[in-house]
Amino acid sequence: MADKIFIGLPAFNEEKSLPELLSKIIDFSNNIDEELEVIVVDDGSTDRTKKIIEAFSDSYHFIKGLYHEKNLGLGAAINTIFHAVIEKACDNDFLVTMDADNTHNPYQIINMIQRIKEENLDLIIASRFVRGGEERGVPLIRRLYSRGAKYFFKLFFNIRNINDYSSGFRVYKVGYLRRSMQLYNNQLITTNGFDCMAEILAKFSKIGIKAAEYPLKLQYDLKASASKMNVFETILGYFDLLRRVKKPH
Ligand SMILES: Nc1nc2c(ncn2[C@@H]2O[C@H](COP(=O)(O)OP(=O)(O)O)[C@@H](O)[C@H]2O)c(=O)[nH]1
Ligand SMILES: [Mg+2]
Repeated sequence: MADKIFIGLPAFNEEKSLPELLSKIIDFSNNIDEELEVIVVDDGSTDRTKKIIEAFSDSYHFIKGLYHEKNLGLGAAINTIFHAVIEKACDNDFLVTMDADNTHNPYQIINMIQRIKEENLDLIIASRFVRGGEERGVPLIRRLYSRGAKYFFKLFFNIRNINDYSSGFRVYKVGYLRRSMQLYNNQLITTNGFDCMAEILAKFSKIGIKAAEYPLKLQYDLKASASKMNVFETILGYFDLLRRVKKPH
């Protein structure tokens, strides 16, 4: 049987973006041979996000909703996605995580999966920092931040071939995710904020990983909702990783 693709979407107050993104994903599902399952985590949204997820999951059997009663943060949502997928997926399946703000293009997944298979990788990251990568409509402060993050993580938590440590658009091989979760005693993600994306990679850097990047076309100009990222808090979180991330024994 062909490997299955899971798409995990952390969503907090994304009523403006989710319908369009899910429509693109439905169209994408008609263009692939693999079986697809979409897991949308509503993280205690106060807008119509939950209603939208329920409407889509009623109509499409492969779209499922998981609901946090209260807003727990991006790290908690990614953690929920990881655990749900590890529980039901096979080692050869793939987990794609994407932002739910409609700035990531699901059609890029096809090529990312092809690369991960061809090169037998554990992880592929859609990156602004490889040839062909681009970011449309990203504010200056955010461009500076993601570049700063790159130098910080290359210095302290280097992963060969990886430059974009804050990109949320990634494909993980489920077998690798399962092993790393076990090695870290289920504590792969210990922060609830946006720094979780980098924490995951910092931990992978300690246990070794075969990873690559794929050019990200970040369509930030399509973003209908305000960004929920607090740059200052996230940077503080990065410094905390220096103290907290160790090689597991
Ligand atoms: N579960 C959860 N997801 C969040 C939270 N804040 C943001 N997100 C999601 O995380 C992703 C990234 O947030 P976004 O605002 O797009 O950040 P930006 O694109 O980096 O400016 C989006 O899918 C958001 O819906 C949160 O508190 N909880
Ligand atoms: Mg985003």
